[in-house]
Amino acid sequence: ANTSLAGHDVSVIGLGNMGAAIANCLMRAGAKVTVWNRTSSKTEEVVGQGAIPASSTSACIAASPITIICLLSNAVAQRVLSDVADLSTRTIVNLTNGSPGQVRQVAALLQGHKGARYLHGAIMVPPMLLGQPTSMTLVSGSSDAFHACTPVLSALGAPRHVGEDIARAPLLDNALLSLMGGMFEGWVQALAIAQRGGVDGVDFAMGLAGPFVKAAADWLPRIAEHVRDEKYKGGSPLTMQLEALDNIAATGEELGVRVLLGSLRDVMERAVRQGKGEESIAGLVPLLTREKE
Ligand code: FVH
Repeated sequence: ANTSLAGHDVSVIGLGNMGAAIANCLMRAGAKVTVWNRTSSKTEEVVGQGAIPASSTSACIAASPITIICLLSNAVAQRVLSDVADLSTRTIVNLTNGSPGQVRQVAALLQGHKGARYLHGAIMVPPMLLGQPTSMTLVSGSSDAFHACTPVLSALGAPRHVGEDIARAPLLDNALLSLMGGMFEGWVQALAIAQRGGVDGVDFAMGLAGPFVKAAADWLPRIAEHVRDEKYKGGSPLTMQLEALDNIAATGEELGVRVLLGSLRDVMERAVRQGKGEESIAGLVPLLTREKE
């Protein structure tokens, strides 16, 4: 992203694949970057690129008004922050993936530290794509804190404030990652079928699968409208879709390919058994939520 951070001090805790990419984006934008990582070899690598090493997490956080945390899990983030005695006047931007509940627990650690602020963010691109104008980061927490951090976050791409509720970004992150997980489940299945059937995977991706997924993106708002309006009938019926899923299984069987998509089949079958065979895919949404009530 085209941002100048000259004169900005930023700290980064966690120099895994993503944390190192974050530190590099910040340095490229001109920030003075202080870093800490549990394994020192990774610190040395980033220091070689211009960062300043901190001797401890406390020293790292003390070095800059804004600290970005990007760790394996929020349990680790909690442990790291619990070890820091003074977080007052510091702003912590935690970009570690986690559930809404986990994120609330991390946010609670800043309570009682005078003037401390907490934002939670979800980076929606892999490390190699960080820093592009289109690289989206969802951020939740106070608007004031978000505006204060916008120049720093803009060095990572396009930050988007999604609400004051700290749990909003992890909620949306997990919803989007569900979509990605489902898409990748389908994609590895599709590639295995295509490959086993003698079709070149790259040709298949470029010529058919890519355009098909782009066209399918247009269906998403329509399905969401049907869910919102509780209009479950009128689309492709679940009885037909269940048959189509069974045909994927039959194709897999014929080609010697293991078939995924099992949970989708389970919930569809349950819907049909409950007399919802004429409903469309939208009808599965209330079924999923009702089953947890
Ligand atoms: N990489 C990606 O594609 C995704 C893109 C979207 C956002 N995610 C999330 O970013 C978080 C970090 O992911 P990562 O790719 O940087 O992960 P790793 O390369 O595995 O680095 C993990 C860092 O966490 C440190 N760490 C692990 N356990 C501990 C611990 N007990 N105490 C202190 N630090 C710990 C680890 O340190 P070390 O192993 O080098 O010593 C790394 O710094 C993650 O939430 C993704 O979901 C990335």
